[in-house]
Amino acid sequence: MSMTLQTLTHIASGAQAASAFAQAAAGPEPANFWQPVAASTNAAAVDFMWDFINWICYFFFALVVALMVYFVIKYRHRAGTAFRTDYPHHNTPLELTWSILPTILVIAIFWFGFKGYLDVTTAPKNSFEIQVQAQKWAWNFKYPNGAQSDDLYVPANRPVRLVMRSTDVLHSLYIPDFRVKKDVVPGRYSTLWFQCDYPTGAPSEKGPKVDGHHLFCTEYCGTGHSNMNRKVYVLAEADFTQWLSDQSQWLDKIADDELYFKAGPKLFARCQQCHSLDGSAGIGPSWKGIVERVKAYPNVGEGKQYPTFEDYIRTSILVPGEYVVPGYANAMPTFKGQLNDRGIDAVIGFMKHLDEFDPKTGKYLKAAAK
Ligand code: HEC
Ligand SMILES: [Cu+2]
Repeated sequence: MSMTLQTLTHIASGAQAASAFAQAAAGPEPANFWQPVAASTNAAAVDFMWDFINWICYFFFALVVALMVYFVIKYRHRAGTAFRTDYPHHNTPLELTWSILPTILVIAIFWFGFKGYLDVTTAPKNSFEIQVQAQKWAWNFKYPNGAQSDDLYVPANRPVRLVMRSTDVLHSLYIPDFRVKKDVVPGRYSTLWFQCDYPTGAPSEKGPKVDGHHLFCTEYCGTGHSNMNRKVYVLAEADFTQWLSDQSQWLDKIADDELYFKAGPKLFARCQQCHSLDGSAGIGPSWKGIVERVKAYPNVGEGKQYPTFEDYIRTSILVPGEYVVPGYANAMPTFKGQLNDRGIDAVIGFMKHLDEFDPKTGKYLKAAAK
């Protein structure tokens, strides 16, 4: 955003102006009554525009109400006086004022608004690009090295561009702290960019609690809409590079015989909103007893469409519409490109050893013993 806008913002925010430079180094502009913390480089321009329009509203509300009350009292009908009909019906200076002044204000709003819109629409050339796929009801974030995540991880001090698409219905990606929001439309790409200069750190099982920025889907997209509330974690350059390489290799780093209990529960987290482990039916069938159930299907078995249980599960994950379980809608999204063969192996192993996992949470029960 241009220097003028930022300067104006700080002037507009009055008392905060003095401390603005001190804050710039320490952390983002904190939340106030109207706005959450201003954590991106675009935020100042958006907040300035918001404050500007807000103050215009306060000013004219006060002016109109004050004049109205004043005139109502001053020109009230008094007993014994006749109604006047000789009131003025034209006043050129007054009419010019109330036409020209609002026009200037509206042009100013358009000018700042359009400029801000162009700035948030046009990503800088050196942006770090992340592919976003929205589906009922999850986000999938895919990084240039093949790493994937459910929460969004971004590098600090660098513009980040999201290239977004939807596999099913209309979704909308919204990160209030960054002041960005964009519809994610099936059948076409939409893009978004932001830059955040304040690392939050990544959450870890043992480390201190880390608070990421909220990320929402703001287009009601059905039953699991609220499952699309995720977090954005901003990592310092070196941490981010490390995270990326860990993330792309995590499945390869697990030994084969540990795959089903180390990777299984983690992968199940992506299936959990539709599949249970305790026998209760959800959007999809429960996985309890799935091995026996599937073996009884007419198209699973030697010489049939799916020679083995594993073939059937693999196809169900990659091409869910091939065999739709009776009694259920064809509502399962494909995980093609999201689960590789090793991931699918982990899920299959997980299904075969369900008795070793907590039927509510999917946690590995023997973990403590090991
Ligand atoms: C949005 C809901 C949803 C999500 C998320 C989902 N599924 Fe499904 N799944 C379904 C539905 C609905 C069916 C039944 C219809 C069909 O067979 O396609 C199903 C069926 C299946 C079947 C066949 C089950 C059987 O009993 O024959 C398998 C295997 C499966 N899903 C695996 C997965 C895996 C693995 C994941 C996570 C990586 C997952 N699903 C995530 C909705 C979902
Ligand atoms: Cu959604």
